[in-house]
Order: sequence, then C-alpha cells, then structure tokens
Amino acid sequence: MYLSEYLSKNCEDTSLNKVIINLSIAANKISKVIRNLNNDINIKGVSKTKNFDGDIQKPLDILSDEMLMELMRNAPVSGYASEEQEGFVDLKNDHDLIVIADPLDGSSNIDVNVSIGTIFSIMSQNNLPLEHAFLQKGSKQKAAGFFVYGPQITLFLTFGKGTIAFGLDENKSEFILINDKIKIPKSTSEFAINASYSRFWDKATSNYIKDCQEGKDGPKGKDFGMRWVGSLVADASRIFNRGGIFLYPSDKRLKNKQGRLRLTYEANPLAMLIKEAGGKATNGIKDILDVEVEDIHQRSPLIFGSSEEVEEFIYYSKNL
Ligand code: AHM
Ligand code: MG
Repeated sequence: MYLSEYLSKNCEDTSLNKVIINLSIAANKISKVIRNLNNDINIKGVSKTKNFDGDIQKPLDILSDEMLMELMRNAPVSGYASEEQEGFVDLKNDHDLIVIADPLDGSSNIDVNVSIGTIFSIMSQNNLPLEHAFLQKGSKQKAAGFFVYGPQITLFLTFGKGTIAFGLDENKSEFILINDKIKIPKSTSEFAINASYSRFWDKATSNYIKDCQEGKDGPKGKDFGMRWVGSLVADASRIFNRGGIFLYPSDKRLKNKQGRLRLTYEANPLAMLIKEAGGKATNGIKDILDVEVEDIHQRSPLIFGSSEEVEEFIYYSKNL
C-alpha cells in the first residue's frame, strides 16, 4: 500500500497527511541529489561553511534544508525550524501545524557513503505565538519520523497510532508500506555508544558499559555485542528492526555538558517513534518527551531502545 493511501485510511487529519506527503516528496528529491555524483553539490572537497552554532555545514545540508522549506511552504504549515537555521521561519499564514527538522542527519558520513537521513517533528501551533510554539515539549508532537538514505530509502513514521515503516519504490517515486506495526524487542544484548569518549563519561554510563562488557562474567550475566554507525538514523533503524540500546550521554567536555544531540529535532522525534514501538527514551532521569524546551537548538543526553535495557540504564543513573 502506498503512503498516501495508508494515510487517507488511517489518519483523519488531512492537514497532517498533506505535510507528511510533502516531507516524503522532499526526501525523495534529497535522496536523488545524494545518489547522483554527477553534480557540483555532491563532489568531494566543495567548500564547507559553518552554521550559527559552529557546526560544519556541507552544501548538501543547506540544499536539503532549502528543499524541505520549499515543500513546507506548499503545505498547511505556519512555521519551520531546522538545525541549519538559527531562528524559525514564519511562513506568514493561518495554518495550524509547525515543523522542526534535521534536514540531513549524520552528514559527516556523506563522503564515506554511510546511511544518512532527514528527521522531522510536527506539532500544532496550539494558538501560541510561533516563538512559544516551537518550545512545546516532545509530548505535544502530533507526528514524527525520519527518512534513511541508505541501500534502501526508508521512512519510519508515527502519528500516534504505532510506528510504521515504508520503503521507496524508486521506479514509481512512491513510498510503500513495509511494516504497519513495529515492535522493538523488550530485551537486547547489543549496545551503541561512541566508546572513544569513555574518559569523559559520568559514573552511570561508565558503570553501565563496563557491566555490558563484562558479559556473562559480570552482573548482567549475558554477553553483549556493540554496533556504532555514528549516524543517528542508521543506528535507530537497526534498533527498530532488531532491538538494542543507543546511548549519547552528557559528558565532561564543555560543549557536551547537556549532551550532544538536539532535543527538538533529534531526541523528541526519536522518542515518539520509540514509545509508539514499545521502547523507551530517556535523558537518564526523565522521559525525553517530558523534558522542558528552552531553546530550539537545546542539546540533550539521549538514551533509547529496548525497554528493559533502557530501564536498567535509568536505574544506574538514579542510584549512582
Ligand atoms: P549532525 O546532526 O550534525 O549530523 O550530528 C548528529 C550525529 C548523529 O547522527 C550521531 O549519532 C552523532 O552525531 C555522532 O556524534 P559523534 O561524531 O560525536 O560520535
Ligand atoms: Mg543530526
């Protein structure tokens, strides 16, 4: 079943449907630019600029942001915000929905041909001025999802009735239903963390990972494997498919004191998808969806995945 048909059968909110369809059109366009080496934008070594926060912006980051914004202008959306722009864009209309996006997550992986993606979060403006609407908690999201530009182009989507996966049929330029009820296994023996930062970790993370590594010989009593792509959408796809726990905790580096990943366009959409698939997402203390938002670009620790293992990490955080 195609995405449009699925939405019209299962989601009564026609405005929301239109926004999701336009996001899928943007993703289809972005994926084509990524895959086509015969264009200036994709050639290695083209100049890189920095965004307002000092992150390297590749031409593809900027192009993806522009493509998304263009398609949001043609959807019932009143405001758009993204990782690539400091403030939000007021689309100057009376529509109710707002969209926050990470247009190209994991873009440091473009040159090495590893999966990257687009993450999005959709909320109602709820009659708030836009500057307040963008600071609503993750629990207010109406829909969330991410596209993965990998060997296959996939979409993980939720509009509050479970988490669903679609894959792109490139001949027809249509997303087709792959799985209408993703269920993340409760238990897992696979963790994902950038272990090169271990010297900066807090006690809870250090002890938790040490116990995973001790495997059968340690308190957890089972062996663990480790996977880390370094691209949130790719690590998350794996977890939606076969379970696991992903950890990007806060650490002692000055710029990572509040974590590295962004709350509004990385942690919140991931947390809604995870919850709808039976998993859990936390900052170590609080459910991600309940964390207060003070800034569009606020960072947050993010730990998510199989519920039993995430609960165990929370236990380590609260008891150390
Ligand atoms: P980006 O949004 O600037 O691409 O950064 C987000 C990425 C995630 O995809 C990934 O999980 C993380 O940053 C990797 O960080 P690190 O390079 O510190 O391991
Ligand atoms: Mg990102």
